[in-house]
Amino acid sequence: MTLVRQFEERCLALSRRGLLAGSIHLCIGQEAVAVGAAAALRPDDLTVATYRGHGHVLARGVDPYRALAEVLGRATGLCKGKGGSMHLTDVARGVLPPNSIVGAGLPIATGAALAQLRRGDSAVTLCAFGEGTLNQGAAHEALNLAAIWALPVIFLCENNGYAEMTPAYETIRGDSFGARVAAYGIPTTAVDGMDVGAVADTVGEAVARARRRRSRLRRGRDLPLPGALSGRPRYRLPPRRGGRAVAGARPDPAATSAPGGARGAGCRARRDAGRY
Ligand SMILES: Cc1ncc(C[n+]2csc(CCOP(=O)(O)OP(=O)(O)O)c2C)c(N)n1
Ligand SMILES: [Mg+2]
Repeated sequence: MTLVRQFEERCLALSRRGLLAGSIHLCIGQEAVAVGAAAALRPDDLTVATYRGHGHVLARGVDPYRALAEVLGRATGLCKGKGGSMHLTDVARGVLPPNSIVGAGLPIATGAALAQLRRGDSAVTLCAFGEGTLNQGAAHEALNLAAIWALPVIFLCENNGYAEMTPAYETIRGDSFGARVAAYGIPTTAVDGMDVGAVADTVGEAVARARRRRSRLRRGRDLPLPGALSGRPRYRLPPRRGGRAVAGARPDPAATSAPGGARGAGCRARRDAGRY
């Protein structure tokens, strides 16, 4: 936590001296969230942070000198100086590219968790974002997908009371932020972000649940839903072997659409979804 605070104070000082190109978004006061969350992760787990993510990056053990060089746009930086403060990336340390677009991290984390699930290992993805992000449509699509596919992703909402400079009460209605996420059937817990131990415990429970949950996944059932999609698709289906599409193969011009027409295609899609 001390390292994160010192890193941020150094960034601020450099920025005030006009030595940083572009803007920086510091996480001063939010160090315990990043450090507590990272303490609950294994080295093979992934982190997706935001433009305010220096703390999450450092907490995963990324070299602070290479991180600072990146903030300064130097060639010795994590991304050769091309990404800057908002894109500190170190895949070898499990840090996927953060994003300057509010809400963009959730679909990325959801996709990463889908890959983890399909690979069959027990790694998870931690996705950190601010409370203002819960007003973004892409965030809700990602939450829904993560829920229906029971993906091993932990969504960590950092409520600092502001969306950058706009107070939350001006942009958000409703009882709680957690209620929005719980609406998708995702278990939620509120924790004091100033208490590093409590954050580590709470994220640790969520991580354990995410690792466990994967093993309980069941195949979906095929439901005959006549008329769920009517009409005859004009596309040609790619060749399939053993029930799976053959990677890289061109569609077979001799093959018509799915057996049973569009209804068959719909059922097949449901069957595939059940694998997740
Ligand atoms: C799609 C999009 N809209 C607007 C912005 C401008 N913007 C940058 S930070 C921010 C506030 C986000 O608030 P929150 O999610 O609470 O994160 P915090 O800044 O508090 O960490 C906004 C609106 C942006 N970067 N991307
Ligand atoms: Mg905020």
